[in-house]
Amino acid sequence: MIWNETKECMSRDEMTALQSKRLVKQVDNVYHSVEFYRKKMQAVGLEPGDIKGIEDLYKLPFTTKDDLRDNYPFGLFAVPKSQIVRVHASSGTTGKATVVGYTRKDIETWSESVARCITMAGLGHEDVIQIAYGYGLFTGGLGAHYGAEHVGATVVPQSTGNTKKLVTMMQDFGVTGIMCTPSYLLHIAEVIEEMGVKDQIKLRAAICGAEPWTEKMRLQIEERLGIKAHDIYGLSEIMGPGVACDCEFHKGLHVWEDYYLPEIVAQGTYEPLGDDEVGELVFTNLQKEGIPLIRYRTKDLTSISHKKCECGRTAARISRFRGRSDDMLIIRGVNVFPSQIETALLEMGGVTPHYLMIVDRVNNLDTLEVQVELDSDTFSDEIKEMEKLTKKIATAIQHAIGLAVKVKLVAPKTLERSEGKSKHVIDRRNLLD
Ligand code: DLL
Repeated sequence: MIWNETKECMSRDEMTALQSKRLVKQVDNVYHSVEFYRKKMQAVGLEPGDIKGIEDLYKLPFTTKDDLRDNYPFGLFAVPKSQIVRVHASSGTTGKATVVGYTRKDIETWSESVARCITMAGLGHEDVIQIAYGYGLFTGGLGAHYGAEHVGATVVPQSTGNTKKLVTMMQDFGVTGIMCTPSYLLHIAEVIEEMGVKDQIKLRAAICGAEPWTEKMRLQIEERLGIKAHDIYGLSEIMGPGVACDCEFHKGLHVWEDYYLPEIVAQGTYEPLGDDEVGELVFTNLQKEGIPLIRYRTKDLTSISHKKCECGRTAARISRFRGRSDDMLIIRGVNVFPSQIETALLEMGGVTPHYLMIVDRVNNLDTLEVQVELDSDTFSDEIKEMEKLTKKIATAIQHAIGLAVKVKLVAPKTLERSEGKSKHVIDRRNLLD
Protein backbone atom coordinates (compact mmCIF):
# COMPACT_ATOMS: atom_id res chain seq x y z
CA MET A 1 0.00 0.00 0.00
CA ILE A 2 1.27 3.45 -0.84
CA TRP A 3 1.51 5.61 2.25
CA ASN A 4 -1.01 8.43 2.30
CA GLU A 5 -3.31 6.75 -0.22
CA THR A 6 -5.94 6.48 2.48
CA LYS A 7 -5.16 9.99 3.74
CA GLU A 8 -4.41 8.46 7.16
CA CYS A 9 -1.64 10.75 8.27
CA MET A 10 0.68 11.28 11.15
CA SER A 11 -0.01 14.05 13.64
CA ARG A 12 2.42 17.00 13.58
CA ASP A 13 4.09 15.71 16.76
CA GLU A 14 4.57 12.25 15.28
CA MET A 15 6.01 13.75 12.08
CA THR A 16 8.39 16.02 14.01
CA ALA A 17 9.61 13.07 16.08
CA LEU A 18 10.21 10.99 12.94
CA GLN A 19 11.99 13.87 11.17
CA SER A 20 14.19 14.52 14.21
CA LYS A 21 15.19 10.87 14.48
CA ARG A 22 16.03 10.71 10.77
CA LEU A 23 17.89 14.05 10.78
CA VAL A 24 20.14 13.02 13.67
CA LYS A 25 21.00 9.80 11.82
CA GLN A 26 21.56 11.55 8.48
CA VAL A 27 23.84 14.24 9.94
CA ASP A 28 25.92 11.55 11.63
CA ASN A 29 26.05 9.66 8.34
CA VAL A 30 27.22 12.57 6.17
CA TYR A 31 29.75 13.71 8.80
CA HIS A 32 31.43 10.32 8.69
CA SER A 33 31.05 9.52 5.00
CA VAL A 34 31.39 12.83 3.08
CA GLU A 35 34.54 14.87 3.58
CA PHE A 36 32.81 18.00 2.27
CA TYR A 37 30.21 17.90 5.08
CA ARG A 38 32.74 16.99 7.75
CA LYS A 39 34.90 20.00 6.82
CA LYS A 40 31.90 22.31 6.55
CA MET A 41 30.61 21.33 9.98
CA GLN A 42 34.05 21.53 11.54
CA ALA A 43 34.50 25.02 10.10
CA VAL A 44 31.56 26.22 12.21
CA GLY A 45 32.55 24.14 15.24
CA LEU A 46 29.76 21.58 14.88
CA GLU A 47 29.91 17.91 15.86
CA PRO A 48 27.18 15.46 14.84
CA GLY A 49 26.12 15.22 18.53
CA ASP A 50 25.16 18.93 18.47
CA ILE A 51 22.20 18.13 16.24
CA LYS A 52 19.58 16.61 18.54
CA GLY A 53 16.46 17.21 16.49
CA ILE A 54 14.92 19.43 13.81
CA GLU A 55 15.04 22.36 16.26
CA ASP A 56 18.84 22.36 15.62
CA LEU A 57 18.53 22.33 11.84
CA TYR A 58 19.30 26.04 11.50
CA LYS A 59 22.80 25.44 12.98
CA LEU A 60 23.84 23.45 9.91
CA PRO A 61 25.48 25.21 6.95
CA PHE A 62 23.61 25.44 3.63
CA THR A 63 24.52 23.46 0.50
CA THR A 64 24.26 25.06 -2.95
CA LYS A 65 24.40 24.04 -6.60
CA ASP A 66 27.96 25.39 -6.72
CA ASP A 67 28.95 22.86 -4.05
CA LEU A 68 27.74 20.08 -6.34
CA ARG A 69 29.62 21.57 -9.29
CA ASP A 70 32.80 22.04 -7.26
CA ASN A 71 32.66 18.37 -6.28
CA TYR A 72 31.87 17.15 -9.82
CA PRO A 73 31.10 14.40 -10.55
CA PHE A 74 30.86 12.13 -7.47
CA GLY A 75 32.51 14.13 -4.64
CA LEU A 76 29.34 14.42 -2.52
CA PHE A 77 28.33 10.77 -2.80
CA ALA A 78 27.99 9.14 0.62
CA VAL A 79 28.35 5.51 -0.47
CA PRO A 80 30.96 3.66 -2.58
CA LYS A 81 30.21 3.80 -6.31
CA SER A 82 29.54 0.05 -6.27
CA GLN A 83 26.28 0.81 -4.38
CA ILE A 84 25.12 3.41 -6.90
CA VAL A 85 22.68 1.86 -9.38
CA ARG A 86 21.79 5.01 -11.35
CA VAL A 87 23.02 8.52 -12.04
CA HIS A 88 21.13 11.51 -13.40
CA ALA A 89 22.50 14.91 -14.31
CA SER A 90 21.18 18.34 -15.12
CA SER A 91 23.24 20.45 -17.44
CA GLY A 92 22.04 23.97 -16.70
CA THR A 93 23.06 26.80 -18.96
CA THR A 94 26.28 27.72 -17.19
CA GLY A 95 29.04 25.69 -15.64
CA LYS A 96 29.47 21.97 -15.19
CA ALA A 97 26.59 19.50 -14.94
CA THR A 98 25.31 18.62 -11.49
CA VAL A 99 25.40 14.87 -11.03
CA VAL A 100 23.28 12.85 -8.60
CA GLY A 101 23.51 9.17 -7.70
CA TYR A 102 20.91 6.73 -6.39
CA THR A 103 21.25 3.49 -4.45
CA ARG A 104 18.66 0.76 -4.93
CA LYS A 105 16.87 1.99 -1.80
CA ASP A 106 16.88 5.57 -3.17
CA ILE A 107 15.10 4.34 -6.31
CA GLU A 108 12.48 2.73 -4.03
CA THR A 109 12.06 5.94 -1.99
CA TRP A 110 11.74 7.95 -5.19
CA SER A 111 9.22 5.53 -6.70
CA GLU A 112 7.16 5.71 -3.51
CA SER A 113 7.29 9.54 -3.59
CA VAL A 114 5.99 9.69 -7.18
CA ALA A 115 3.45 6.94 -6.45
CA ARG A 116 1.99 9.01 -3.61
CA CYS A 117 1.53 11.88 -6.09
CA ILE A 118 -0.12 9.63 -8.65
CA THR A 119 -2.61 8.21 -6.14
CA MET A 120 -3.28 11.73 -4.85
CA ALA A 121 -4.24 12.67 -8.42
CA GLY A 122 -6.80 9.85 -8.34
CA LEU A 123 -4.92 7.44 -10.62
CA GLY A 124 -4.12 3.82 -9.73
CA HIS A 125 -3.48 0.30 -10.95
CA GLU A 126 -6.50 0.30 -13.30
CA ASP A 127 -5.10 3.25 -15.23
CA VAL A 128 -3.01 3.50 -18.39
CA ILE A 129 -0.42 6.23 -17.81
CA GLN A 130 1.55 7.82 -20.62
CA ILE A 131 4.87 9.32 -19.57
CA ALA A 132 5.74 12.23 -21.85
CA TYR A 133 8.65 13.73 -19.96
CA GLY A 134 12.03 13.23 -21.59
CA TYR A 135 13.79 9.95 -20.70
CA GLY A 136 17.53 10.15 -20.10
CA LEU A 137 19.75 12.11 -17.76
CA PHE A 138 16.75 14.37 -16.94
CA THR A 139 14.90 12.89 -13.95
CA GLY A 140 11.41 13.52 -15.38
CA GLY A 141 10.92 10.45 -17.59
CA LEU A 142 12.43 7.67 -15.49
CA GLY A 143 11.24 9.19 -12.19
CA ALA A 144 7.61 9.34 -13.34
CA HIS A 145 7.95 5.91 -14.97
CA TYR A 146 9.09 4.10 -11.81
CA GLY A 147 6.38 5.81 -9.74
CA ALA A 148 3.65 4.80 -12.20
CA GLU A 149 4.92 1.21 -12.23
CA HIS A 150 4.97 1.25 -8.43
CA VAL A 151 1.21 1.99 -8.30
CA GLY A 152 0.75 -0.88 -10.74
CA ALA A 153 -0.55 1.23 -13.63
CA THR A 154 0.00 0.18 -17.23
CA VAL A 155 2.86 2.44 -18.22
CA VAL A 156 3.42 3.83 -21.73
CA PRO A 157 7.01 5.18 -21.82
CA GLN A 158 6.31 7.65 -24.63
CA SER A 159 8.99 10.26 -23.87
CA THR A 160 8.80 13.38 -26.05
CA GLY A 161 9.06 13.62 -29.80
CA ASN A 162 6.26 12.82 -32.18
CA THR A 163 3.12 14.43 -30.75
CA LYS A 164 0.72 13.03 -33.40
CA LYS A 165 1.94 9.52 -32.62
CA LEU A 166 1.52 10.24 -28.91
CA VAL A 167 -2.11 11.27 -29.51
CA THR A 168 -2.79 8.21 -31.67
CA MET A 169 -1.44 5.95 -28.93
CA MET A 170 -3.42 7.86 -26.33
CA GLN A 171 -6.51 6.99 -28.35
CA ASP A 172 -5.59 3.38 -29.21
CA PHE A 173 -4.32 2.38 -25.74
CA GLY A 174 -7.13 4.07 -23.82
CA VAL A 175 -4.70 6.29 -21.92
CA THR A 176 -6.35 7.71 -18.76
CA GLY A 177 -3.41 9.57 -17.19
CA ILE A 178 -0.52 11.60 -18.56
CA MET A 179 2.64 12.99 -16.98
CA CYS A 180 4.44 15.77 -18.90
CA THR A 181 5.31 19.46 -18.63
CA PRO A 182 2.25 21.75 -18.59
CA SER A 183 3.43 23.59 -21.71
CA TYR A 184 3.76 20.29 -23.57
CA LEU A 185 0.27 19.27 -22.45
CA LEU A 186 -1.09 22.47 -23.98
CA HIS A 187 0.58 21.53 -27.24
CA ILE A 188 -0.83 18.00 -26.99
CA ALA A 189 -4.29 19.59 -26.51
CA GLU A 190 -3.79 21.58 -29.72
CA VAL A 191 -2.80 18.46 -31.65
CA ILE A 192 -5.82 16.54 -30.26
CA GLU A 193 -8.05 19.37 -31.54
CA GLU A 194 -6.30 19.50 -34.94
CA MET A 195 -6.71 15.74 -35.33
CA GLY A 196 -10.39 16.07 -34.34
CA VAL A 197 -10.18 13.13 -31.91
CA LYS A 198 -11.19 14.78 -28.64
CA ASP A 199 -14.27 12.57 -28.23
CA GLN A 200 -12.13 9.44 -28.60
CA ILE A 201 -9.73 10.34 -25.79
CA LYS A 202 -10.27 8.73 -22.37
CA LEU A 203 -7.84 10.97 -20.48
CA ARG A 204 -8.97 11.72 -16.87
CA ALA A 205 -5.97 13.28 -15.17
CA ALA A 206 -2.63 14.92 -15.85
CA ILE A 207 0.29 15.35 -13.46
CA CYS A 208 2.37 18.23 -14.74
CA GLY A 209 5.49 19.94 -13.49
CA ALA A 210 9.20 20.61 -14.08
CA GLU A 211 8.47 24.29 -14.84
CA PRO A 212 6.48 27.11 -13.25
CA TRP A 213 2.84 27.44 -14.37
CA THR A 214 -0.04 29.47 -13.03
CA GLU A 215 -3.36 28.39 -11.51
CA LYS A 216 -5.09 30.02 -14.51
CA MET A 217 -3.13 27.80 -16.88
CA ARG A 218 -4.01 24.74 -14.79
CA LEU A 219 -7.70 25.62 -15.02
CA GLN A 220 -7.41 26.25 -18.76
CA ILE A 221 -5.86 22.80 -19.26
CA GLU A 222 -8.63 21.18 -17.18
CA GLU A 223 -11.33 22.89 -19.21
CA ARG A 224 -9.77 22.36 -22.60
CA LEU A 225 -9.21 18.65 -22.11
CA GLY A 226 -12.07 17.94 -19.67
CA ILE A 227 -9.64 16.43 -17.14
CA LYS A 228 -8.20 17.04 -13.66
CA ALA A 229 -4.71 18.59 -13.70
CA HIS A 230 -2.26 18.34 -10.80
CA ASP A 231 0.97 20.18 -10.09
CA ILE A 232 3.99 18.00 -9.30
CA TYR A 233 7.27 19.49 -8.05
CA GLY A 234 10.74 18.16 -7.61
CA LEU A 235 14.38 18.75 -8.41
CA SER A 236 17.13 16.38 -9.38
CA GLU A 237 19.49 17.42 -6.58
CA ILE A 238 16.97 16.33 -3.92
CA MET A 239 15.50 13.36 -5.84
CA GLY A 240 13.62 14.26 -9.03
CA PRO A 241 9.85 14.62 -9.61
CA GLY A 242 7.61 13.71 -6.68
CA VAL A 243 9.00 15.79 -3.81
CA ALA A 244 5.56 17.46 -3.59
CA CYS A 245 2.21 17.46 -5.41
CA ASP A 246 -1.21 19.07 -5.01
CA CYS A 247 -4.36 17.20 -3.97
CA GLU A 248 -7.90 17.63 -5.30
CA PHE A 249 -8.27 20.96 -3.43
CA HIS A 250 -5.27 22.53 -5.22
CA LYS A 251 -4.42 24.71 -2.22
CA GLY A 252 -0.70 24.12 -2.21
CA LEU A 253 1.53 21.11 -2.85
CA HIS A 254 1.85 18.46 -0.12
CA VAL A 255 5.52 17.78 0.62
CA TRP A 256 6.53 14.22 1.51
CA GLU A 257 8.15 15.50 4.67
CA ASP A 258 9.17 12.12 6.01
CA TYR A 259 11.75 12.06 3.18
CA TYR A 260 12.37 15.73 2.33
CA LEU A 261 12.53 18.15 5.26
CA PRO A 262 11.41 21.60 4.00
CA GLU A 263 12.31 25.05 5.32
CA ILE A 264 11.69 28.54 4.00
CA VAL A 265 14.45 31.12 4.46
CA ALA A 266 14.52 34.85 3.76
CA GLN A 267 16.15 35.88 0.51
CA GLY A 268 19.44 37.60 1.18
CA THR A 269 19.67 36.97 4.95
CA TYR A 270 18.76 33.25 4.86
CA GLU A 271 17.07 33.53 8.25
CA PRO A 272 14.35 30.90 8.82
CA LEU A 273 10.83 32.22 8.04
CA GLY A 274 7.48 31.20 9.53
CA ASP A 275 4.33 29.81 7.90
CA ASP A 276 2.92 31.79 4.95
CA GLU A 277 6.02 33.99 4.56
CA VAL A 278 7.53 33.94 1.05
CA GLY A 279 11.18 33.02 0.74
CA GLU A 280 13.58 30.46 -0.68
CA LEU A 281 12.73 26.78 -0.28
CA VAL A 282 15.44 24.69 1.35
CA PHE A 283 15.45 20.88 1.63
CA THR A 284 17.29 18.33 3.72
CA ASN A 285 17.28 14.71 2.53
CA LEU A 286 16.23 12.59 5.50
CA GLN A 287 16.39 9.17 3.85
CA LYS A 288 18.61 9.48 0.79
CA GLU A 289 21.71 7.28 0.70
CA GLY A 290 23.49 8.06 -2.60
CA ILE A 291 23.89 11.81 -2.31
CA PRO A 292 22.11 13.09 0.79
CA LEU A 293 21.98 16.88 0.77
CA ILE A 294 21.79 18.96 3.92
CA ARG A 295 19.94 22.30 3.78
CA TYR A 296 20.07 22.51 -0.01
CA ARG A 297 19.05 25.94 -1.28
CA THR A 298 16.68 25.34 -4.21
CA LYS A 299 16.37 29.01 -5.30
CA ASP A 300 12.63 28.30 -5.72
CA LEU A 301 10.44 30.95 -4.11
CA THR A 302 7.36 29.89 -2.16
CA SER A 303 5.79 29.81 1.31
CA ILE A 304 4.83 26.89 3.55
CA SER A 305 1.77 26.04 5.64
CA HIS A 306 1.59 23.33 8.30
CA LYS A 307 -2.22 23.60 8.65
CA LYS A 308 -4.18 20.43 8.00
CA CYS A 309 -5.58 20.42 4.47
CA GLU A 310 -9.27 20.12 3.56
CA CYS A 311 -8.41 16.75 2.02
CA GLY A 312 -7.49 15.43 5.48
CA ARG A 313 -3.76 15.13 4.87
CA THR A 314 -1.44 16.65 7.46
CA ALA A 315 1.65 16.79 5.20
CA ALA A 316 2.85 20.43 5.02
CA ARG A 317 1.95 22.36 1.88
CA ILE A 318 4.11 24.69 -0.17
CA SER A 319 2.26 27.27 -2.25
CA ARG A 320 2.38 27.27 -6.05
CA PHE A 321 5.74 28.62 -7.16
CA ARG A 322 6.21 32.28 -8.05
CA GLY A 323 9.31 31.30 -9.94
CA ARG A 324 12.95 30.92 -9.10
CA SER A 325 15.00 33.66 -7.55
CA ASP A 326 17.22 33.42 -10.63
CA ASP A 327 14.19 33.64 -13.02
CA MET A 328 13.37 37.05 -11.69
CA LEU A 329 14.22 39.78 -14.15
CA ILE A 330 15.15 43.23 -13.01
CA ILE A 331 13.98 45.61 -15.69
CA ARG A 332 14.61 49.30 -15.08
CA GLY A 333 14.92 48.41 -11.40
CA VAL A 334 11.54 46.67 -11.25
CA ASN A 335 11.39 42.98 -10.27
CA VAL A 336 9.44 41.04 -12.89
CA PHE A 337 8.49 37.35 -12.88
CA PRO A 338 7.34 35.72 -16.14
CA SER A 339 4.43 34.18 -14.19
CA GLN A 340 2.96 37.68 -13.65
CA ILE A 341 2.68 38.11 -17.42
CA GLU A 342 1.08 34.69 -17.81
CA THR A 343 -1.54 35.48 -15.17
CA ALA A 344 -2.35 38.87 -16.75
CA LEU A 345 -2.75 37.32 -20.21
CA LEU A 346 -4.94 34.45 -19.08
CA GLU A 347 -7.19 36.80 -17.11
CA MET A 348 -7.96 38.72 -20.32
CA GLY A 349 -9.20 35.87 -22.49
CA GLY A 350 -8.73 35.74 -26.26
CA VAL A 351 -5.02 35.07 -25.94
CA THR A 352 -3.12 31.83 -25.43
CA PRO A 353 -0.62 31.15 -22.62
CA HIS A 354 2.11 31.22 -25.28
CA TYR A 355 4.17 34.36 -24.89
CA LEU A 356 7.77 35.45 -25.23
CA MET A 357 9.46 38.24 -23.31
CA ILE A 358 12.33 39.95 -25.08
CA VAL A 359 14.43 42.16 -22.86
CA ASP A 360 16.90 44.47 -24.51
CA ARG A 361 18.97 47.52 -23.67
CA VAL A 362 18.73 50.52 -25.97
CA ASN A 363 20.74 53.68 -25.14
CA ASN A 364 21.38 52.28 -21.67
CA LEU A 365 17.67 51.86 -21.06
CA ASP A 366 16.07 48.46 -20.56
CA THR A 367 13.19 47.66 -22.88
CA LEU A 368 10.66 44.87 -22.66
CA GLU A 369 8.72 43.54 -25.64
CA VAL A 370 6.11 40.88 -25.01
CA GLN A 371 5.06 38.78 -27.98
CA VAL A 372 1.58 37.45 -27.34
CA GLU A 373 -0.03 34.69 -29.36
CA LEU A 374 -3.74 35.11 -30.11
CA ASP A 375 -6.22 32.27 -30.26
CA SER A 376 -7.85 31.61 -33.61
CA ASP A 377 -11.21 33.17 -32.58
CA THR A 378 -9.58 36.48 -31.68
CA PHE A 379 -7.04 36.74 -34.49
CA SER A 380 -8.26 38.94 -37.36
CA ASP A 381 -7.07 41.02 -40.32
CA GLU A 382 -8.89 44.10 -39.00
CA ILE A 383 -5.95 46.38 -38.25
CA LYS A 384 -8.03 48.72 -36.04
CA GLU A 385 -9.29 45.79 -33.96
CA MET A 386 -5.78 44.45 -33.50
CA GLU A 387 -4.46 47.88 -32.50
CA LYS A 388 -7.18 48.15 -29.88
CA LEU A 389 -6.34 44.72 -28.54
CA THR A 390 -2.60 45.49 -28.45
CA LYS A 391 -3.32 48.54 -26.29
CA LYS A 392 -5.60 46.57 -24.01
CA ILE A 393 -2.96 43.87 -23.47
CA ALA A 394 -0.19 46.44 -22.90
CA THR A 395 -2.34 48.13 -20.25
CA ALA A 396 -3.10 44.81 -18.52
CA ILE A 397 0.59 43.87 -18.43
CA GLN A 398 1.63 47.32 -17.25
CA HIS A 399 -0.93 47.02 -14.49
CA ALA A 400 0.43 43.61 -13.47
CA ILE A 401 4.15 44.43 -13.44
CA GLY A 402 4.27 48.20 -13.04
CA LEU A 403 6.28 48.77 -16.22
CA ALA A 404 5.37 50.06 -19.66
CA VAL A 405 5.89 47.34 -22.29
CA LYS A 406 5.73 47.03 -26.03
CA VAL A 407 3.25 44.35 -27.06
CA LYS A 408 3.48 42.54 -30.38
CA LEU A 409 0.57 40.30 -31.33
CA VAL A 410 1.43 37.15 -33.24
CA ALA A 411 -0.81 34.77 -35.18
CA PRO A 412 -2.09 31.51 -33.63
CA LYS A 413 0.49 28.71 -33.44
CA THR A 414 3.49 30.85 -34.37
CA LEU A 415 5.47 30.86 -31.14
CA GLU A 416 7.69 27.84 -30.73
CA ARG A 417 6.17 24.96 -28.73
CA SER A 418 8.28 23.07 -26.24
CA GLU A 419 8.16 19.41 -25.30
CA GLY A 420 10.27 19.88 -22.20
CA LYS A 421 10.74 22.94 -20.03
CA SER A 422 9.41 25.99 -21.91
CA LYS A 423 11.41 29.15 -22.47
CA HIS A 424 9.57 32.44 -22.03
CA VAL A 425 12.45 34.90 -21.85
CA ILE A 426 15.16 36.10 -24.20
CA ASP A 427 17.40 38.51 -22.33
CA ARG A 428 19.58 40.23 -24.89
CA ARG A 429 21.15 42.48 -22.28
CA ASN A 430 23.49 39.66 -21.23
CA LEU A 431 24.82 39.44 -24.78
CA LEU A 432 25.61 43.15 -24.83
CA ASP A 433 27.23 43.37 -21.39
O1 DLL B 1 12.39 19.33 -13.21
C1 DLL B 1 12.17 17.36 -11.85
C2 DLL B 1 10.75 17.24 -12.29
C3 DLL B 1 10.47 16.48 -13.40
C4 DLL B 1 9.74 17.82 -11.55
C5 DLL B 1 9.13 16.32 -13.78
C6 DLL B 1 8.42 17.65 -11.91
C7 DLL B 1 8.12 16.90 -13.03
P1 DLL B 1 15.28 19.65 -12.51
O2 DLL B 1 15.49 19.51 -13.97
O3 DLL B 1 16.42 19.44 -11.60
O4 DLL B 1 14.20 18.60 -12.03
O5 DLL B 1 14.64 21.07 -12.28
C8 DLL B 1 14.22 21.45 -11.01
O6 DLL B 1 12.46 22.87 -11.94
O7 DLL B 1 14.06 23.72 -8.85
C9 DLL B 1 12.03 24.31 -10.13
O8 DLL B 1 12.68 25.54 -10.39
C10 DLL B 1 11.47 23.75 -11.41
N1 DLL B 1 10.23 23.01 -11.15
C11 DLL B 1 10.06 21.67 -11.07
N2 DLL B 1 8.75 21.38 -10.84
C12 DLL B 1 8.09 22.56 -10.77
C13 DLL B 1 6.73 22.95 -10.54
C14 DLL B 1 12.90 18.54 -12.45
N3 DLL B 1 5.74 22.07 -10.37
C15 DLL B 1 13.60 22.84 -11.05
N4 DLL B 1 6.45 24.28 -10.51
C16 DLL B 1 13.05 23.25 -9.71
C17 DLL B 1 7.42 25.21 -10.67
C18 DLL B 1 9.03 23.61 -10.95
N5 DLL B 1 8.69 24.90 -10.92
